Amino acid sequence: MVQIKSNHWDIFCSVVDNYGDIGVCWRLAKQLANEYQIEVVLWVDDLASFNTIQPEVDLAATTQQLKGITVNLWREPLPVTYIPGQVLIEAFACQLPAEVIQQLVDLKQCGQGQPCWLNLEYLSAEAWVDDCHALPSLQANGLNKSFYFPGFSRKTGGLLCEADLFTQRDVWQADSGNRLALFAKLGIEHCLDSDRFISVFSYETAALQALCDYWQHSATPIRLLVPLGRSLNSFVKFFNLDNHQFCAGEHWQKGNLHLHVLPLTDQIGFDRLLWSCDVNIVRGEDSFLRAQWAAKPFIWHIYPQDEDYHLVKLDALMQRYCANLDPTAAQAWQQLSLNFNRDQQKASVESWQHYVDAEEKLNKHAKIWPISAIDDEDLATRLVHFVKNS
Ligand code: TRH
Repeated sequence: MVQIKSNHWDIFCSVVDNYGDIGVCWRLAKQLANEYQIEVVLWVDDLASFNTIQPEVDLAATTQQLKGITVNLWREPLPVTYIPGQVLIEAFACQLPAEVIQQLVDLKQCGQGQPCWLNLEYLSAEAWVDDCHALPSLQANGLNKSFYFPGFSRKTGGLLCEADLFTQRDVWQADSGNRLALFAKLGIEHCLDSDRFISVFSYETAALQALCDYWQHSATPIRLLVPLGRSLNSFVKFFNLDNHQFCAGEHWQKGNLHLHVLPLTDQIGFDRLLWSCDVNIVRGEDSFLRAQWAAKPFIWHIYPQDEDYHLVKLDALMQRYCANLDPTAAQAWQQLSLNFNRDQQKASVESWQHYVDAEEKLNKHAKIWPISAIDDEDLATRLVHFVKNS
């Protein structure tokens, strides 16, 4: 008879699009294995997306070991047997394989209980999350599932952040030689520490086109560091690059504005890029959080949702982020964020000017924010406690 394996957690990840789904699951898997010595099995249905942010991923393997984690290909029927463990996480409400559910039902019917089954939800700063986090839900088949909501308050499931991340970041940022060495490694030549470096990992927006028009006249060189992929689409028109096939290492210049095309790296490399830039323009759930952990000002180009619901989520984040911020600086940052997300061209340029005026205050705030946002305990720690107590 199959028995529940203790200290063994399964995470099921279905890649909807881009890299955020696997990005979040991969970070969580690594942290649980590294900091809590949990035996983690990550099931993922799209190894190609995973390989883009973790180049060691073997595209042909149905099972593989990566950084102490077992990575299994999720195909149905499952090519590797699922053995129930202490915890089963379905990420972002993905539909678990029928054979997995059946095993849980069988276990329960034999009186052996069931794994702690959690649906890991999307991150939101909205207040309602407080009341929904950890709610149990009895399924028609008799199994119990709970909703685990990441979030920004003590009543939520917290925010993903490794225990030593801020120390590593501080060490990196204490020596500007680190960022210059990184830029050199990325093929960015003849730059100065005093240039303004802006990483751009956004979706397409007309706001960037207008900002480029403005930035080209900047007194200080502005260097846009843009990883390969859809983030580059926003620059095609400005740099006259229709039908161009971008390659990492390419460099384009117009006036005092530079566009540097970067390779995609693993998550450590991505974090270091964010730590190294003066401003980061980020997008989905994971890069948005990592931009906050970089302790630098950021623009969140939020993943668009039906009926502009993403603007509600953006507003909730802005309210929290600005709660203890000087009102003028808060207004400058909020206007920039809003105009950028509404694809506003002229207004984005105007709010960029206000942003620059408020930059000193925003820089200071960005340094304080991560500690208050974590609010005592990170997501993995809260999750481990939650499982222990459930
Ligand atoms: O890529 P995203 O837009 O992904 C997601 C998904 O689309 C998802 O379906 C949606 O629900 C969600 O957005 C809101 O953005 P995100 O979340 O920022 O994920 C990007 C991941 O890629 C993140 O883990 C960082 C990683 N990354 C690297 O590891 N290396 C890189 O070079 C880059 C540019 C990113």
